[in-house]
Formats: sequence, structure tokens, C-alpha cells
Amino acid sequence: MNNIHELGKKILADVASAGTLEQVETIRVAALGKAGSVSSLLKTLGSMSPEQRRVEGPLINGLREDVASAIATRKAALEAHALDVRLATEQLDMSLPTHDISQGTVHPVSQVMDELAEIFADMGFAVAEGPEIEDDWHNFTALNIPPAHPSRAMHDTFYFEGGQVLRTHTSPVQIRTMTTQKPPIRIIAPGRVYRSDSDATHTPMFHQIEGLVIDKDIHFGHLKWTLETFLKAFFERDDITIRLRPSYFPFTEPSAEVDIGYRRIGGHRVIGGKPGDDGFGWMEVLGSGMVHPNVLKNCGLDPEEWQGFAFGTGVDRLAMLKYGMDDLRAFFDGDMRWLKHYGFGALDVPTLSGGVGA
Ligand code: 2NM
Repeated sequence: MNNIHELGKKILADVASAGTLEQVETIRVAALGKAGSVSSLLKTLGSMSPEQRRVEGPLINGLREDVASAIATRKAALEAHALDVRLATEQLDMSLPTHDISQGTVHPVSQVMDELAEIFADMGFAVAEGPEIEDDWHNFTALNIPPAHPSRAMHDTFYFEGGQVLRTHTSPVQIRTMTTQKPPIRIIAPGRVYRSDSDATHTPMFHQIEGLVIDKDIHFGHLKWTLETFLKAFFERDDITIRLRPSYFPFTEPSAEVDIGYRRIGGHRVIGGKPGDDGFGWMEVLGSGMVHPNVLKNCGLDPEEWQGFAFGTGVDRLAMLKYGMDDLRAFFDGDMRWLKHYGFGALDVPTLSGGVGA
């Protein structure tokens, strides 16, 4: 018993005077380790008589608990002190230059989508969206596209089992809008569309923007003014000329293809100019027309009361024209060098400073 008491006093004194975590650990191994002094005492319990064990057992176990708790307390105190010392002496130099942070860019398609939304917002158009997986009614039938129309063919349209399709244009968004909202309607529908087509000038997924105006007494003049105003704002010049060419779409009547004038300067086409200018030519940029009475009826609108016009174009192609990119497929390759070259700063303001003038 005296032995135990003396051993305890000695170990606790050592712990109290330990000045480092290493010293505490050395004391712990010497006392509580496999061959430690306290561990050895514990082992002697097994060979004691029951009477002796009743007396010595609590003393030896008490010693083990006292030693373990003193070591834990000392260890915590030394750790707290070490942290205090570090906090008091450690310094961070906030003036050091940072690591390079790699900056992403805005994809030209996103940039042009933003520009289009801004231009049409200024003309009072809201942005409408809809699902990319559509049913036959919204993608074809409501648009007055007959059952045997070539655009429905398997080789043009991606079909799901069960008859749903990947939308082949954003027109179903216009159908959904006319069906659920009361006129007057002024919307643009930008987004991804899908056609089973892949070569140098066609990708199976591309981007479209379509516009729709429904109101009373809307006529072809409104259509022409809207498209001319839009193209001037988009290409950021006043000297553009447009030409409306009679065409055919199932969902509009009459229909017109819209050409924009360009001049061939050096090797490439520059938007602007008029017939008679050096190197002048026309290129098609939009499809358009007055919404077909059947389409209005399919959406629950009375064609005698409401009229409207619609138009559509490819966003990827508009981006190529405006920013001088010549390979459509590069848009979807995800090549960082291409994105660095053609991408836009995240803080650029659409059209005002991010456009061709910048
Ligand atoms: C185009 C060309 C002409 C169009 C028509 C409609 C709707 F739903 F109102 F009938 N949406 N989009 C349309 C008309 C689209 O894209 C070349």
C-alpha cells in the first residue's frame, strides 16, 4: 500500500513538471505502457488471494485512473499553451500576391442569347421557356404540320419510345404560351433544339430563338419593322438592308424568308450595305410569317379577333456571323483554346460593351 502511494506521488510529480508533450508521452509509456510500472502492478492482481485483492484492487485501479487523468490534463494544458504561443507569434502577410486564378469565359452562344434577350426586352418581349422533350401535339400537330410532313420523318426527328420527341424547334413554347396566356402576347423563346443531322454546317443539337406577337390588328408591317429593328441592334449598325422573300411554312401564312445585305470585303462577308454596293449580296438570316389561322384555332384563339406574326432563326449561326467564327462544330468541342479566344468576359455587358464594337 505504501508502495502504491509512493509510486503515485512520484508519477504525478513527474507529470506536473513535464514541460513538453514528448516528456508527457515518455511518462505515459513508463507508467501505463505494456511494461509500465502501473501496468505491472495491475498484472499482480491476478496472483493475489481474494482478501488481498479486495484491499489492493481499488488502490491499484485508483492509481491507474489518477495517473491517466493527470496525464490527459497536463497534455491538454500543454497543447493549449502551444496554440497560444502560435497565435501570438504567427503572422500572415496579406500583401503577398495570390496564385493565378484561372478565369472562365462566357460561351459565344450564351453571350448572343443574352444580347438577343436584351434587344427584344427593349421592344417589350418577355422570355418564354418550355420542355426539350415534347409531345407530338405541341411540336407538330398544333403547328398545322400534317401527319405525313417530311419534318416528322425518323431521319429528321429524334423519337422516344412512346412517341415523344426531342423538340425540333422552339415553336412548341409559342403553342404552350398561346394556350395558357391571354393575348396580347409578346415573347421570344430561346433554347436548345434537336435534329437528326450532322455535318460541317449541322450539329444534332443547336440553338434557336423564335419570336411571337399576338394582338388585335397586327399586320405584316409590324413584322417587318420588328425584324429590321432587331437586326440593326444585333449587328450594331444602321446601314443594313433587308429583303423579304415569299416562302412557305405550315404554321404561317403568308410566310417570308428574311435576307440581310452584306458586302464581300477581302475574303469575308461584312453585314451592311445596299444593292449596287461593291461586292454586295444577300444572305438568309430568318424565317417568318403571319401566324396561320389553324394554329390560332388550335390554341383556342379566334382568328377573327386575334392576329399575330412569328419568326425564327439559329442562334449559333447568328453568333458565327456577328463574331466571325467559321466552324460550327467548334462551338460544341469544349476546346479551352477556342473558348479563351472566342469567349467573353463574365462582366461584359451584352451589346453595349460586349458586342462587335468592343
Ligand atoms: C419560324 C419561321 C416562321 C413560328 C411560328 C410559330 C407559331 F407558334 F406561332 F406558330 N412559332 N414560330 C415560326 C414562323 C418560326 O422559324 C424559322
